Amino acid sequence: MGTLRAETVALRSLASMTRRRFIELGALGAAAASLGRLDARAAAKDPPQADPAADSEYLTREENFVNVGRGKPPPHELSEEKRRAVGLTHETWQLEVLPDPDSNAQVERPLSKEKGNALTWEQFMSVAEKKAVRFLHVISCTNMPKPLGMGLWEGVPLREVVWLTQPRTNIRRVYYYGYHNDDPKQRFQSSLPVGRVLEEPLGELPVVLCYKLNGQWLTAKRGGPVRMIVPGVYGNKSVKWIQRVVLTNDPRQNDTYADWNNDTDSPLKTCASFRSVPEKIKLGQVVPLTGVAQVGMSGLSKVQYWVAAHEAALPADDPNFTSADWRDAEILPAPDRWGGGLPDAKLPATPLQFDANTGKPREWPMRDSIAFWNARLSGLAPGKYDLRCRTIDTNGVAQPLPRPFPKSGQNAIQRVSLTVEG
Ligand SMILES: Nc1nc2c(c(=O)[nH]1)N[C@H]1C(S)=C(S)[C@@H](COP(=O)(O)O)O[C@H]1N2
Ligand SMILES: [Mo]
Repeated sequence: MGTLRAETVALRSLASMTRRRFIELGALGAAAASLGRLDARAAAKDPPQADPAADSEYLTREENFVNVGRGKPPPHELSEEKRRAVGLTHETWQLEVLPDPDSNAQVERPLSKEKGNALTWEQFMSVAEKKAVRFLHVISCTNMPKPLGMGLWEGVPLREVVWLTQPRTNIRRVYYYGYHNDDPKQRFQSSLPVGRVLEEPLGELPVVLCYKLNGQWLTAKRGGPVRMIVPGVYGNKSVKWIQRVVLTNDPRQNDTYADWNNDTDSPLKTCASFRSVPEKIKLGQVVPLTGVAQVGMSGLSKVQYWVAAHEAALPADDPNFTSADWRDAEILPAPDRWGGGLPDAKLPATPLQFDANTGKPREWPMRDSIAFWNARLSGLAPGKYDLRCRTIDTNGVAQPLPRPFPKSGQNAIQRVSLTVEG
């Protein structure tokens, strides 16, 4: 956490997005520790609605994404003029793809600013005309308890650009870098095995150089003109403000996030959180619970909730509450309207996970994305309660297992409280 001390992380949870609430916290640590509670509180100020899911949009509007992007100043806060000068506008952006000078990687035709042949926006767009793909994918931070946003991303598979350089041999890894105020200390970088870039496992999505979110040009805040989107893993691999790709024979990762004690190779975990829970209700009132589940590598089969009296003793020797009285919540089906500011809330040409004939997702819940869930509580006696939620993955494993360690992605069981007034 120490490495994040200087950052300001603006947090806006999925729960409060549609309510335009905004929580700003100075440190990621504080955020991780308290987001769940703050969030439930914020949501609780609104009266319970007849159907709390009705006003919710599946895709997150650009302005509602929780932002995690470092720099002094962060590149999106630079003036338009300065961004033009440093290659962060469409007119001035260029991408270099180079062999690592510290390794023996062999590349026939590097794309470099020095040689005057770095890829321009215009050239990039002509590759996009033939090769662009779209897919839905959630962005989650390793160290934060809820998704930062759910997007429809459009981009060019990174391999298309790698192949332009005619790579030959001694290439085992791909490093990539964004713009960071020309200050090496501010660099935020990540890397992938070259195999992950050139091919994906069955059912997996390609790594892309992304230039659109929800059908609109990627904003500076989201990492525009171009950011990486690396499917299947946490946000730290999806470096923003991309300007350089380096092909290396060094098989080790060089990720900034790994230096900060994170398990950066971790695939997304399956886990649930609350979106809105009223803080207080009157005796006899039905309690609508809404939440979101992140669908990680092991898929999602159930979301469950557990209501416990606040004073009740917790089961001994059962830190994950496996023996508690968990009840099934309802996982909502794929939406008809996708939201996110898409015109008419309709998706543009078929995302990779969709069937072109039906225009619907081939499976639901969909991996690497989210699913909303609902439950209704009734018949609670006056008193104070603790509510918890968890997922069961498609292997039948309950959250936070099988991967409970927080540095590979936060998936602790969330707790909120509820008072029933007599
Ligand atoms: N250049 C750059 N890219 C970055 C980061 C950063 O600090 N600098 N943060 C990463 C991390 S840790 C996360 S979780 C995601 C967040 O993406 P978002 O701000 O679009 O939600 O961006 C990633 N890309
Ligand atoms: Mo992150």
